[in-house]
Amino acid sequence: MLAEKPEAKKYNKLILIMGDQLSENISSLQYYDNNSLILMCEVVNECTTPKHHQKKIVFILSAMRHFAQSLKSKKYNLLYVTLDDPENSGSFITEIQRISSEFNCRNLYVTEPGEYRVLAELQELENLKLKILEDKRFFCTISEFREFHKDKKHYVMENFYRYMRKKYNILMEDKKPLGGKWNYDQENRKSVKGNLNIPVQDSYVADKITLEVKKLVEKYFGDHFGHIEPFFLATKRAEAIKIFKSFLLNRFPLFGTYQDAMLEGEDFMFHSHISFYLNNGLLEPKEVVAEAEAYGLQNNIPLNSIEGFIRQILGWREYVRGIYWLKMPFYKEENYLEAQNKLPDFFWHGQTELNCLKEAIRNTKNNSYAHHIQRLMILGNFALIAEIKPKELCEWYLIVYADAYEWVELPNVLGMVLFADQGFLATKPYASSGAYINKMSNYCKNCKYDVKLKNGDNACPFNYLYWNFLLKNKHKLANNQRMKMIYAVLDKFSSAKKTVISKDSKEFLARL
Ligand code: FAD
Ligand code: DLZ
Ligand code: SF4
Repeated sequence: MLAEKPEAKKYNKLILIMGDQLSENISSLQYYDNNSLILMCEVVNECTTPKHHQKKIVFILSAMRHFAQSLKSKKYNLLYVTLDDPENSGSFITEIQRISSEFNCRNLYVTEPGEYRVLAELQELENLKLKILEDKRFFCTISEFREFHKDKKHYVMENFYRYMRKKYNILMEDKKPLGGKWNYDQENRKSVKGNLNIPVQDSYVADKITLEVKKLVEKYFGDHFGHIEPFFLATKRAEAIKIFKSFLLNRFPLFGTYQDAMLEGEDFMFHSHISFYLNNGLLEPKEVVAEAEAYGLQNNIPLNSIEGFIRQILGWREYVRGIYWLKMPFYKEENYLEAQNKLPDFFWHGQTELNCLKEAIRNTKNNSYAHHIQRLMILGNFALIAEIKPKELCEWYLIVYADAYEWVELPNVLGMVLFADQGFLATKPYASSGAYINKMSNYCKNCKYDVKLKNGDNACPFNYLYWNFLLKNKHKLANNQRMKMIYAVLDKFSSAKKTVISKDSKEFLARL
């Protein structure tokens, strides 16, 4: 059915739908009429720049095929180009050129892409009148984000988030935040003590379409990072809705409390696992937030869970997108702390004696997923204090996560994790020693290193790398208000202690 070509006639409009625009409400589809041809194409260029995780490619292509099948069943004129179609020229631009010339299309309609590179390429197209449409799936348009910040000295997520809460009247009571506080972050930091029943991950048996895509990906991209199996991702909207509903029922009550908790072998914890679907279009952020609010209030879900969950989507998700479009294309080049180390090989093969990193990379490799605190406090924190080059780390994050598109990945990695934008996004670097990892997880119990030791061969490397990072970047960070206390502690270190920190760090980094 996918291979069927539409009737050979002239189509005035070509509507391009990309792999992260799989929503029937997508703005470009609203311009559809009988003179329109929808184009969806599986292109090798998107799979290999960079070389995405195998599971991520299966997920995106299978979801694209299911979406196309659904549109076709509704009688849309749609041309779907599969990866192995002999005529497939391999990139968005060349496919647009090929198909528009074959069907005599004069106009190209596209909803804003999620990556600056793609937008720039579309704008270079000749012989087609290009109409870029706002992506209405987001709560805040790019221009509104810019307008909101125009007179502000600082960009602060919390201020933007409050504006969004008020604008959309979410968790509000008489124009005040429900419960009296805007933010319950302080109540989202409990670690797990004793036994805890963590619900099993929802998954779906691969259907015929997914099985075909798996074969294709094994054949063409079998050398890419990561494992296809176990394949647990939803590839249809109905399945994604079920996953979200199951989160509300089973994980939502404890989501807030254990948001920052980590346990060995527990890859999904109390998180929702819906970023894949929010980002590729199977779920709509507005419906998810509305449902979380309504369900939460009706079912007495603790406010720290309801607010915490909504803040991630209405606050952080929208905020990072705004920053991305405000700061590109220069954002990608930033490296304020002048970090110059290569990404260690173990980020790819996962063999390392640092148990926390080993766990996070195992999760990443198996599931094309890691929960937020693994991405931030384990992988990101390590990369920050080990001074990994932003370009290499950003590319790694874009490759390995099935929810990664540049608009959301780049600000999180370059801004939130690496402080490479000089604190434009985060007010201070999220650096921490092993103590915080030990407080929030049970990883240290099974680690070769001793989290209590500060220096020496058996000491937890996070401990000396943390102080080494602060020492090396003192001239750039010591004036930051939020770093003053920690620099006051560092100033009391003897020079002998500082020398040992620096020596241990140098030796450890050289071994990488
Ligand atoms: P939950 O914990 O259940 O949160 C609910 C939803 O909130 C998520 O589905 C997501 O849509 C949203 N959300 C939460 N935090 C953020 C955030 N910081 N930025 C944007 N949205 C957020 N998220 C991505 O979607 N794609 C990425 O490529 C990505 N890269 C990241 C890289 C780093 C270094 C860090 C620290 C975070 C990154 N995040 C990214 C944010 C977050 O880690 C993931 O959204 C989350 O882990 C997805 O799992 P979940 O759906 O179970 O999230
Ligand atoms: C990530 C991705 C991959 C791996 N493959 C495709 C594809 O074959 N066809 C497609 O339309 N989209 C794909 N995508 C998603 C695009 O990379 C994404 O739409 C752009 O980067 C803009 O966000
Ligand atoms: Fe990670 Fe250090 Fe704990 Fe080992 S001891 S798991 S390296 S924090």
